[in-house]
Amino acid sequence: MKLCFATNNQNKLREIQALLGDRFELVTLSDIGCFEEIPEPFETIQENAKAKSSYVREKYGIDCFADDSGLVVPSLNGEPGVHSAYYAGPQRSHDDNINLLLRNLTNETDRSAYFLTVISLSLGNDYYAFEGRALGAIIDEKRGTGGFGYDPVFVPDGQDRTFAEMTLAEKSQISHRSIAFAKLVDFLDNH
Ligand code: ITT
Repeated sequence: MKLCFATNNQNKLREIQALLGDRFELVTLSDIGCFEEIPEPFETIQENAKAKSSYVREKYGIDCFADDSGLVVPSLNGEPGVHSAYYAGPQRSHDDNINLLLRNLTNETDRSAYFLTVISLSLGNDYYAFEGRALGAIIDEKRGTGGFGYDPVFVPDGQDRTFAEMTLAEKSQISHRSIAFAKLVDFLDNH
């Protein structure tokens, strides 16, 4: 089955490809000639995930899934959440985002957080969504060089290393993305 994965994020692509096996023929946005930025105009991760896969399905006529993810920190009223990619402002780096997060959590005793992934699937005229969460906490300094985004400051529950201190395979055993993706694969296998 041929499916497009609607992302410009090479880290996500790498994580999903490692999980995929040879069940599906995965094509990327550049493979289908989509080079424009796909609008993500909404204030929830769920709605932006839907916007991405629906856009590709409607404009390019190919079945498609998309991943919209974010880090949710309850003591910061859910921020960075849907603003995770640009928390410190447009054009800012992952490092800037992490530094702002650590500043905003200074003196905060509740450092619990979770990553949320919503995978949206647009199949013909039908739409489905699959969610995954990884619960954990934000530590007060960066540790590790693997992963991407907020991984260096996120320690999943039951672990003593950050996602950035794990290999891709270790992160993938427990990550929000792999939980959501397993639901997608299960659905497609039975569809
Ligand atoms: P798309 O092309 O797929 O939209 P994106 O980088 O814009 O890629 P999102 O809006 O879904 O992706 O992700 C928002 C941000 O959340 C992302 O830039 C990271 O900072 C953070 N993030 C998402 N998944 C993460 C993960 O597994 N580990 C650490 N940070 C993550």
